[in-house]
Amino acid sequence: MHLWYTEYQTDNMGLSFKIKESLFVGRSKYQDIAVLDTFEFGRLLVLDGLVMTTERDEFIYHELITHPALFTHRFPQNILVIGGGDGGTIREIMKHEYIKEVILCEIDPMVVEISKRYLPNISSELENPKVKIVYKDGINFVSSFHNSFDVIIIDSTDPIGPAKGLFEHSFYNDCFNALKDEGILVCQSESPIYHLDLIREINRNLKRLDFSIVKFYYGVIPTYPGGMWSWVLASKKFDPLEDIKEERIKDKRFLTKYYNLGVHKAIFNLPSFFKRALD
Ligand code: SPD
Repeated sequence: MHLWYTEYQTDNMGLSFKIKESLFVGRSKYQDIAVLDTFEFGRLLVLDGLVMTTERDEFIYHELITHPALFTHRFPQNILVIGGGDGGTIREIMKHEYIKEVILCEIDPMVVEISKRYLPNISSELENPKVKIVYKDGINFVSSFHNSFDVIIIDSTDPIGPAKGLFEHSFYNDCFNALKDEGILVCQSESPIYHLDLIREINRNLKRLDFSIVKFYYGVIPTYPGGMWSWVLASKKFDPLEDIKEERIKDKRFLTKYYNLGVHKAIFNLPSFFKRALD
């Protein structure tokens, strides 16, 4: 007998994984949580029936949500991550040399607990003494800060239920205020294949604020809807193409599996359909 898990990405399209073993299935105060061991993609974290991350392709998402911003900022020291309780984004941030403190604001303690237990390679830096974990709603949390962070990363779930507010103008406004003068905000912004309307809305919401640069970028993630994913970088001062110090990226003292200088330059050059959607 074969066990399969399917994420229904739309009403007419699903992505199925053949399951070796179901490691955890439960419910927290906020959501259904499962960790499934799959034949093709290793362990899979599923929240409310949606794939959040897999051992095999997580590096693409976590490197791309982190390094473009941390190499665009000149001296990133204080970072806030909202969501991202699996720890993949934190693992990538902690590779950077200047980091003083990272606050991880995750609403659901069970995501952190389950990731530590079943996804050790992804959650490996969650115990780092420079990482402070707070279990709060990111929307309220960010509104209590002013001029405090160099980089804010929104590693959210999809815009359904409590995460919906993480895609709205008022939240972005609070992030803008919580950033320092050279601050950068990065948000995961869903699939250009399926969610162009949402991407347009995010673009409008961010452009109403005083960021001097708002640029979307993209990457290939086989287990996410459409196989193509996007992020948006909104920056108060530095442009991710014009202002990067190429040597810093070329001579970085840590390993990445996806991100490099060529990738950094390529990902901000959008395919035509994506570019047109933003015009
Ligand atoms: N449809 C999947 C969207 C998931 C985005 N967040 C993933 C969190 C991984 N740290």
